[in-house]
Amino acid sequence: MTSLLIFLVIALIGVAVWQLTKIFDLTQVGTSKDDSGVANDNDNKVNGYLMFAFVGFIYIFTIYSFVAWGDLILGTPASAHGPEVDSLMEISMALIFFVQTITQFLLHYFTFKYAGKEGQKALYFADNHKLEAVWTIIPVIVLSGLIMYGLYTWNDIMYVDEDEDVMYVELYAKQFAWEARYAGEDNTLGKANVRLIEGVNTLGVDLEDPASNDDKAVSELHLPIGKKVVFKIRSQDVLHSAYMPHFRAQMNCVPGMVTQFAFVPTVTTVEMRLDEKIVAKVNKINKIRAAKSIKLVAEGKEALDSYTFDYLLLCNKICGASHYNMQMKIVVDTPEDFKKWLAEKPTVTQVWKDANAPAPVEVKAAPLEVAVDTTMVLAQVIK
Ligand SMILES: [Cu+2]
Repeated sequence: MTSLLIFLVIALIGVAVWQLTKIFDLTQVGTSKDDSGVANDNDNKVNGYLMFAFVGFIYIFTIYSFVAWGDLILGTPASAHGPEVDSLMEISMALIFFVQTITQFLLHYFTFKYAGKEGQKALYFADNHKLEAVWTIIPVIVLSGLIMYGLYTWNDIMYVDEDEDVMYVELYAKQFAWEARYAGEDNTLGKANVRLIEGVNTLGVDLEDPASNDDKAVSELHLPIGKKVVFKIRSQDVLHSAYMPHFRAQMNCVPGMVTQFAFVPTVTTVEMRLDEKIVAKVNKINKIRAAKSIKLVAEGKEALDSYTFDYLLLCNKICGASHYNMQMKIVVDTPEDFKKWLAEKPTVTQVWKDANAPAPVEVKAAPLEVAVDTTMVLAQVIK
């Protein structure tokens, strides 16, 4: 509501300024020597300076962005391929930054320098092969290099050796939550289909499939450090996107098909909580929370809990009203802790059996039956 009001106020101020300019223009009719509507030398000069000022604004705002929001970028990567994604990102950004800094300067400076002057004609030439070659060949070489580097990195990340010792985990997306399923002892995920969703079988696992017997469904994802995890990703309803920013992983979840992403977690949750950048981020968040809590307590409301870092699986595709809150906690454990945690989880078959076990037969209260019988007998006797 507040945003709408702010938007309305800004829009009304805009309209007011526009109307005032029109009134000002009307007061100037007849007084100005040049009211032809064609830009004169003075107009061109003013616009030239404005263009020059604009490039200054771009640079100052860029520097401000780095200072104000520079700490919001993702910190230490927590997967084996993470550094590869980071260097691809850094090289691309550095290149874009370098090229845009120069071209923006040239664009705005030349507009300022060669502002229109009465009696001066612009130099015109139909084509210049040398120039055309320079601004075609240089971008082609740079972009080809960047694309090849990107493709090489992507293929390297996406390649999964079938003979490798990997662990299969299913990620299931639905409006608006995540569920995960471990493949169990046989390391094979049982078949699943949206049509089989019923009661506690929220993943639609085919319970007839022997491979699904030992599968385990969970609502919090645990991963063992150093083990390659192959995620098989499904969606129940619309397009979602499985996004694990700290692991530099993202893959679309498409209804009707299984997509895949694999990575090796390299930093446990406990280790990451001690990471310098994460500690700084957590402190910053808790400072904001503490300030908000003072306000809340003053209003007689409950104070906010302090924040502790956790890895997250988020949805990165706008999939509906509660998309922003579609998340699942990820915990990276030591292999021993992971084993212990998973061993305690029941299999989907067990959960199904427990939920569908026949209810115990109720024993009818004997005195009531006797009472009924007595009434019946009495009724007969009276007859
Ligand atoms: Cu979603």
